[in-house]
Amino acid sequence: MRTDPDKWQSDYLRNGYLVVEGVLADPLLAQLRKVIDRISADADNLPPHLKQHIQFERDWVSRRPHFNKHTPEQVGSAVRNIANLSLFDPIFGRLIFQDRQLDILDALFQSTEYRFFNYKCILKAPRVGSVLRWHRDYPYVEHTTTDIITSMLCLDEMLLSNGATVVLPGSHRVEQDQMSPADIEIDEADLPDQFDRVTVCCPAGSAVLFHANIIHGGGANESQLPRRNLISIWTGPGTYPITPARAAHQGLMPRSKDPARQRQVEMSRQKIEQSKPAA
Ligand SMILES: O=C(O)CCC(=O)C(=O)O
Repeated sequence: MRTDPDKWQSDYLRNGYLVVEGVLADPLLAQLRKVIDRISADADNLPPHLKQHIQFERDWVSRRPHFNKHTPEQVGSAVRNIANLSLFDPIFGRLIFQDRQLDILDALFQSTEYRFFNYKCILKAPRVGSVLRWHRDYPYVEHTTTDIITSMLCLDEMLLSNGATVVLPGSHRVEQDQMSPADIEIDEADLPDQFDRVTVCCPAGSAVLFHANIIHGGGANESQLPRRNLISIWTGPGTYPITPARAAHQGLMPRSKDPARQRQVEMSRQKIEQSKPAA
């Protein structure tokens, strides 16, 4: 990974997103893919306490038939989203402390006092993975400020054909009170027309970080290749949840200088190291 904190920060501020290649080394990438494959291979048979965190493509297609050309039967048991990832395997808990990702977050927040909020894996299965509708993250993340970053670690190369993320650079420059729950699903016809669309194509192992305000989405996976992104959301200093929803490991501050927070990190790491895969 090439380290360039000043450029990372200026690109992020200007465009609302940033791509850094080489964040996941190959052995880690292989391990993460294996664990995601293990969870998604037979998700129908997961125990209920884990299955509740799985969103199947077939359920999404039933509710939103316009965003996939396949029927629920055709998409079979493909998994679309695994929420609360660290409940499934300690590898995801460990990833919260991965230095390369944290180095980038230090630069973008210009602080060490940011927190982990939540975790998911968005999958677009070969041939059947749906369109991801245009949206901003801030309205559903629900915090006191918009100093919030979504960080995607790409387990596969992102290509136009497998449904790479598409961003509207500049759309992150919007006042907090100008956003609403309507921004959680934006129709094509309602997109602001002053922004270009950028398809974020990047190699496997890259990190794509974006501001919670930026409008983004992505096409269906029409290829034979998988497209899996591990996605964590991080909140800046003085930014607090106003939602009652809580996630595993929420509030961890891996780079905090506060001794009480460092103690929380150390004790959490020990617990993660002692835990076993649940699925
Ligand atoms: O997986 C993607 O392409 C984008 C993820 C996304 O839209 C999100 O996390 O809000």
